Amino acid sequence: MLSEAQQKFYQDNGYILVEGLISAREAAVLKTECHRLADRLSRHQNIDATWGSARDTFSEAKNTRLLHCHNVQFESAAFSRLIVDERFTDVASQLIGSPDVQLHHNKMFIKPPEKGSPFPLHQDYPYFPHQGMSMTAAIFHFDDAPLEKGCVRVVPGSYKNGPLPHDSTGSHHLSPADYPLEMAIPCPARAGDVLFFNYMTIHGSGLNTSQEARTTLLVQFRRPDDLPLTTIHDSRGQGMMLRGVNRT
Ligand SMILES: O=C(O)CCC(=O)C(=O)O
Repeated sequence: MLSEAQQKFYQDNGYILVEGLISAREAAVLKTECHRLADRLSRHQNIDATWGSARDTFSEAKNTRLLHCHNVQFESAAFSRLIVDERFTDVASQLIGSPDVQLHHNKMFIKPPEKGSPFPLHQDYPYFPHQGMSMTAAIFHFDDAPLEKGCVRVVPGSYKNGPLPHDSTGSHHLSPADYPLEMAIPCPARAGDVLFFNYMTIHGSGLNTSQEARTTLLVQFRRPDDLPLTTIHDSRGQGMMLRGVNRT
C-alpha cells in the first residue's frame, strides 16, 4: 500500500514510481514470458507498433522498432495472475479512490536494443476519453529502464490542466515544437518497479540506444463508474474486474 506521503506526491504530480512492487526475480520470469510471446507472434505477424508521429518527430526514429501485444492475459496465464495481484490492485485502488478497479486494456512493449522506438509527448485522454479522471496507467518494468533505454518521461503536475489539443493524424500527440520530449522529466526504473500516472499526465519516452531491450507491460485501469465518452477504444477484456465488484 502507498504511504500518505506517496499519495500526496501522486495528488501533486499525477505520477508515482512504486519501487519493487514485484521482486526482481518475478520481473525476470515475466520478461522471459514477454520475449517468448513476441517471438511466437512475430512468426506470423508484424508486431511493430511504432507511431507514425514518432518517425516524423525524431529523425533517429526512421528505422526503429517497438514490439507490442495488446491484452496479454489472453496469451499467457502469468499475465492474468499479474493483473489481479493484490500488491498491484491495492495501490491501484488507493490511487483511484475506489475499492473496485476495472481493466481498460493492457499492452506489452519491447523496445529492442539500439533501435527501440520513442513516444512523442502526449496525454492518453484523446485515445479513450471518459467522464471522470480515474483512468490510470501502471507500467510494470520487467528489466531495468535507465535513461539510455528510453525510460518513460512525465511532466509533473500536468494532469491538473485537463485535456490539451492533440495532433491526431495517425496517433495522438502534442506538438513537438511546443512540447519537446526534454520538457518531461525522466523516470528511470529498476526491474520490478511500477510507474503509475493519470491519463491526463503528459508523458512520452525516448529511444532505446542501449545494448539491451526495455521490456514493460502497461495496464490501463479505471473506476467502474467512470464511463467512456465514446467507444473508440473498445478492446477484448475491457471491463474485467481486477479488484472488488462492479456496482454500476
Ligand atoms: O512505454 C513507453 O515508453 C510509453 C508508452 C506510452 O506513452 C503509451 O502507450 O501511451
